Amino acid sequence: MGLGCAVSAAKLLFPLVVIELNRVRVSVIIPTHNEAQAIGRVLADLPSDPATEVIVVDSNSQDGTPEIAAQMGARVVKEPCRGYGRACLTGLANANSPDIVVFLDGDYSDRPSELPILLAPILEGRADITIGSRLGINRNSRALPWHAAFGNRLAASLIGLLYGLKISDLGPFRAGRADVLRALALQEATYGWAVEMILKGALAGFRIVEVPVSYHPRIGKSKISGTLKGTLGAGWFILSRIVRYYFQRRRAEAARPA
Ligand SMILES: Nc1nc2c(ncn2[C@@H]2O[C@H](COP(=O)(O)OP(=O)(O)OP(=O)(O)O)[C@@H](O)[C@H]2O)c(=O)[nH]1
Ligand SMILES: [Mg+2]
Repeated sequence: MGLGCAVSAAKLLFPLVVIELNRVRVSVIIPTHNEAQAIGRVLADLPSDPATEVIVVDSNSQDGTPEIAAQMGARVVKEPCRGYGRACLTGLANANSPDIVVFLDGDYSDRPSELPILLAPILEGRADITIGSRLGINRNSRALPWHAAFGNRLAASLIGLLYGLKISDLGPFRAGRADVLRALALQEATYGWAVEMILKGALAGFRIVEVPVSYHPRIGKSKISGTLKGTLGAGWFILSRIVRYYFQRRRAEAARPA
């Protein structure tokens, strides 16, 4: 991590204000790769208010996903290079002057109708970033397999230990103030995306608030958690980033003149 990007929360140009719901611009970013069976339901369930714009970032789908998304009114951005984080970064770069950016998967595992749950703490001025936790009391064990639940809990515990942030999950359905996300200079193009904004946000002193969301068996074929390559890759990237960013910060602090 370029530690210069770990801008102190206090240095942000915009002090925390309660954002008025009727004026807030919310950009929803949905990465997709062959989600033709699901994307229609995701878009149909997404509340048009307060979602100001919906950007589907598609990587080489061969099943008509981008066409369906465009027909349903989403802006489709093509990202030919694979990578979950890369798709999210491309969406962020293409968002049109948002106040808040939301990330949502295109497989209908998360319920887009729960968007207000994620937005509320930010709109009320209580949070800079919100993460939807799938591991609350209503955990659906068919939707999140045991190895994914275990891995997420382990990573969250490690984050609690090293970064002092109490979270239970690294859920993909999440939201952040656009100015905060810009300040974090996110760059993880693959599985590291799941932790980068949490780790950098915690180091920079931003308020990360977890909210409970429901989680359901995906429609269509898994690209990440349901594959061996995805599981191993995500496990490695997530754990290594947690350790790497922690020690980078420690080294930077040690090198600072007293
Ligand atoms: N643009 C883009 N989207 C991707 C890529 N890989 C995965 N996605 C999308 O990212 C979202 C998350 O992928 P999933 O396959 O659901 O991964 P997961 O949630 O870990 O695993 P599941 O248990 O199968 O749901 C889905 O909307 C995918 O279509 C990619 O390389 N590029
Ligand atoms: Mg999924």
